[in-house]
Amino acid sequence: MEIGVLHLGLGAFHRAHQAVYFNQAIANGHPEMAIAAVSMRKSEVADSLRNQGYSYRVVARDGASEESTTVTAIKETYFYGRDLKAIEAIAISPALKAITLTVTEKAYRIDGSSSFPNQLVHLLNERFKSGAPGIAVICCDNLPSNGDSTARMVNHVASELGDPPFLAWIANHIRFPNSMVDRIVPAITGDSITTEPFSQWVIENDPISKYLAGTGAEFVSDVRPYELAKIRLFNGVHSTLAYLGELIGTEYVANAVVDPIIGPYIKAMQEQEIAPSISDPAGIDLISYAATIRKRISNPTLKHRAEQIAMDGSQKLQQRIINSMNDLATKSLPAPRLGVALAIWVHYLATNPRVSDPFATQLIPIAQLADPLLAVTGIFDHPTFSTKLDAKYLPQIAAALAELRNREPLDVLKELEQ
Ligand code: CS2
Repeated sequence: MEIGVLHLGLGAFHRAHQAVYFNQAIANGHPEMAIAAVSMRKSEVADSLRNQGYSYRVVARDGASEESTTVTAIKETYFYGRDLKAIEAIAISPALKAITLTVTEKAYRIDGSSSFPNQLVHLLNERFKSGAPGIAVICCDNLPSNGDSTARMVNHVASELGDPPFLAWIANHIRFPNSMVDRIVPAITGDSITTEPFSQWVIENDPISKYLAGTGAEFVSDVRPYELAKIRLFNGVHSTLAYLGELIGTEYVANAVVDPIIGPYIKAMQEQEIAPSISDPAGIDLISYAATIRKRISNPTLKHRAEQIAMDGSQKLQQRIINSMNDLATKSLPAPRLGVALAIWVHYLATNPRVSDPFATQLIPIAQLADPLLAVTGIFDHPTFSTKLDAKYLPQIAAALAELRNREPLDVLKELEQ
């Protein structure tokens, strides 16, 4: 079996999203789309998938219907820390068409705290030395212009090797199409993966479309409007619900989004703040798209825990919330609800005993500063945010933080919608 796709980051999302598209491609007559999938941090998932013969079930549920698909597209699994030789052999194979990535937002840091950029560049360097033809590297993480970001990261790390021919080879032979991915896939419990019926994958035009035609993957010349709409209207709301859920003790975001106080707050945030932040939605009806998102998040069969989504806020909130506010600032528009969402995150950092974030030890003491304005200014001035939040929103966020410290979060939200 020749492997055509090397996937890095063997989590639930890959198995219930990209692997399903490649599974369909294989069924459509493209056995070249067989996947070798690599666990980057722990060996367990790679090993247990191998032990079950690489086949698994994806069950799409929405309370009314249930559809089960058996996925057999993954043909080999590896653990990066143990199986590097085998992974390198795939990386240099002439049959390889693409490397796909789901390694989470924090892995793309190039400040030395993530080893992923070096690992990816290592595999590309092996391919360069082997003389094998070019491939696509398709980022499937929720980053803005994720292909461009991956290319920048690869170039930065590769340029440190002091090998101009390698850099030129990357520029001429490695494609980094931007892509927008969307499907709710909570962490796996049990032997099948539960997800929702909805799934979307929009990829910038690329020769890989030849294999993915008829799988549901969409190819477009510009992914940006899709990705802005998705990251801001879906993930921005998801993070808000997660921190709110953690503050008030709502375990699943599905319950939070239908709450009689939280629901109207989220709807108004989407319609009155996030949608106007997107200047050129390229034909996407943002209001009905937002309504679909609220409905999807309310899917009662998906036990998507607030605690899971709350992870790594410092790596997510730039693209999910801060960029929306900065775009509103350039239009001199207010952002009271997004501001409250950021205050909710700061309050969560200060009060939650189980914050999981690569910058937790730096951010928590700042969030706990007695003066709310110092707390908020210190948090949003942190170097992890590549673009600073427009300073004119800081007093409003500090005021919301002061309220959250003294009152019930739901009372604060209720007042916003009066
Ligand atoms: C979630 C996403 O965990 C998170 O940060 O917001 O995984 C979300 O479920 C997906 O992006 C939906 O497509």
